[in-house]
Amino acid sequence: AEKNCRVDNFEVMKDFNKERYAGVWYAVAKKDPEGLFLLDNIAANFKIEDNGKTTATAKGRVRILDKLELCANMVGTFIETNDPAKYRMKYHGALAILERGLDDHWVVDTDYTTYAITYACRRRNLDGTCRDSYSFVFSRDINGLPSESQRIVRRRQEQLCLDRKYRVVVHNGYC
Ligand code: ODT
Repeated sequence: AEKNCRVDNFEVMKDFNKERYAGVWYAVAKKDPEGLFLLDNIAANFKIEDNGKTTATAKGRVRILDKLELCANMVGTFIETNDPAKYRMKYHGALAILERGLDDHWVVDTDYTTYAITYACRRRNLDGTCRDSYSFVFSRDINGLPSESQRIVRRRQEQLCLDRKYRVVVHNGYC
């Protein structure tokens, strides 16, 4: 079957409910962008503030200045768009040496209680496909996903044209 890998045609979560999405998520798999940043032991905590705005903190092991390994504490602000599942994520590190930036943050699919898969395209090709993307598979359970969720996630990874591009994100207590 012909695959459509144009970013604008990717489906995201319908009727996304940010309140149900809030709380802690553990990254269990990741498709890295160019110049990857977060290596492993990655966890994110989404919060809905009293003013309704979504913020998040994330931590994970990173390597900076080629050699130095540390646990980065990152802070993000989520800017809403016309599609409730498509955010712009403004982020920076607790330390100035850490990365900062503004990325898309799309919630592609979630059941809120078990799994979530997110997607960000940083640079597009002229034909509308993605040139530099990253994607996280999140689990509420640090030990990973049940096989029913894994099947759903694998289908979503294919729809993002990223099948077999993911690596496992380990959690060994480093952060
Ligand atoms: O790791 C990479 O190579 C790219 C990702 C860099 C962005 C990290 C910034 C996180 C900011 C605060 C976040 C919240 C939660 C987000 C969910 C996914 C990204 C960790």
